[in-house]
Amino acid sequence: MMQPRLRSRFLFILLLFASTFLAINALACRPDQIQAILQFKNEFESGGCNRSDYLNGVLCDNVTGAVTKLQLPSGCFTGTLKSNSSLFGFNHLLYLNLSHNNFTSSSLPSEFSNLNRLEVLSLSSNSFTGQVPSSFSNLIFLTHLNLSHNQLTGSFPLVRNLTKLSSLDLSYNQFSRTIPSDLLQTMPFLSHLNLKENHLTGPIEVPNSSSSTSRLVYLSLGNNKFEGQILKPISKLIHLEYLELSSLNISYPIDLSIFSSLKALLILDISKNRSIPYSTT
Ligand SMILES: *[C@@H]1O[C@H](CO)[C@@H](O)[C@H](O)[C@H]1NC(C)=O
Ligand SMILES: *[C@@H]1O[C@H](CO)[C@@H](O)[C@H](O)[C@H]1NC(C)=O
Ligand SMILES: *[C@@H]1O[C@H](CO)[C@@H](O)[C@H](O)[C@H]1NC(C)=O
Ligand SMILES: *[C@@H]1O[C@H](CO)[C@@H](O)[C@H](O)[C@H]1NC(C)=O
Ligand SMILES: *[C@@H]1O[C@H](CO)[C@@H](O)[C@H](O)[C@H]1NC(C)=O
Ligand SMILES: *[C@@H]1O[C@H](CO)[C@@H](O)[C@H](O)[C@H]1NC(C)=O
Ligand SMILES: *[C@@H]1O[C@H](CO)[C@@H](O)[C@H](O)[C@H]1NC(C)=O
Ligand SMILES: *[C@@H]1O[C@H](CO)[C@@H](O)[C@H](O)[C@H]1NC(C)=O
Ligand SMILES: *[C@@H]1O[C@H](CO)[C@@H](O)[C@H](O)[C@H]1NC(C)=O
Ligand SMILES: CC(=O)N[C@H]1CO[C@H](CO)[C@@H](O)[C@@H]1O
Repeated sequence: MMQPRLRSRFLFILLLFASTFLAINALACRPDQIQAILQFKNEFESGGCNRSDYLNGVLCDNVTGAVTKLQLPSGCFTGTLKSNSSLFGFNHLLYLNLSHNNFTSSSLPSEFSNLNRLEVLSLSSNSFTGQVPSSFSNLIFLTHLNLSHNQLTGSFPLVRNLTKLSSLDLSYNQFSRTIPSDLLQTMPFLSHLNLKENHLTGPIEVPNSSSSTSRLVYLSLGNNKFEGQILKPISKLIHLEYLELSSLNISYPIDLSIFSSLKALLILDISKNRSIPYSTT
């Protein structure tokens, strides 16, 4: 048996070798953190991966040595993200980007809530299925959440506690039912909201936009099951620069005066409307 100190030095040299080999540019990382990253990598099939740079997106805190940023390159990881993944031990992460990988038919483990210091979380363009666990509401420091291009289902995810969000992208999923009625109240900093290509229902508006001082700059609602007239509250979103309402059942005539207060508007997309005549009865 090796002495503990000798063993840790041996481990350190081993990991130093491994990290040089793998060109980890994060010299501040503690050996145990490097080991955990290698363990995380080994949970997946990564044969097609460019091995010389797949860990370039790792950053560690230069004081504590804990991993604070993890950004994997596209297409490196194939397999199931399990709830016991070593990923969920990185509880000092501020920034996690696992976009464009291939987490084949994984559901989102509720253990994501362990990463409760996260400010940026991007899980887009994977094959995540099922509902967003309610534990995501523990991620109260999130400013950016991107779950787009997956096969997520269920009602609009629980976002009440995510009060610091400025960007929320849930596009290209299968979310259904209505947008929560107090969305803009609970997310006063929201400037980018993309809900395109889901199965959301209800009127064509963002609820409660009339009573809020919204900072929304980007709003995309197209290709959903919203229908009816475009409701007046949208005219209160005075900072909007981009408004996309394509492929909806917009009743006509469209009241263009709704848009006249949107002085910052650069792009308005109401193309491919499946318009039905507005009935006054
Ligand atoms: C890995 O990617 C880098 C940068 O994209 C490239 O320069 C290098 O040749 C690649 N290495 C291999 C083994 O594919
Ligand atoms: C740690 O990093 C920060 C910026 O991320 C830098 O300002 C600081 O000087 C660094 N401290 C040490 C001890 O390297
Ligand atoms: C996440 O990583 C992908 C590459 O896989 C990159 O295109 C994208 O810009 C990154 N997003 C964020 C928020 O860092
Ligand atoms: C995680 O759980 C699976 C079974 O679901 C098991 O096969 C695997 O060894 C576990 N991994 C770790 C790192 O504990
Ligand atoms: C994703 O995984 C599936 C099943 O393992 C495989 O057939 C597919 O080619 C993979 N896609 C990519 C982009 O690696
Ligand atoms: C979210 O990810 C998708 C796909 O990776 C990307 O196209 C989109 O721009 C991202 N959204 C935001 C708000 O960055
Ligand atoms: C929201 O955060 C509060 C604490 O700030 C907590 O008590 C509550 O359980 C959280 N709500 C959800 C739905 O997690
Ligand atoms: C938002 O509007 C709905 C419907 O008018 C109302 O029931 C709800 O109380 C409002 N929420 C807030 C936070 O104002
Ligand atoms: C929208 O219009 C199309 C074609 O008229 C119709 O089939 C569909 O049921 C309508 N409603 C929704 C929610 O898409
Ligand atoms: C603004 C717009 O594209 N309006 C069209 C919506 O669809 C109806 C019926 O198909 C057309 O008559 C409108 O011109």
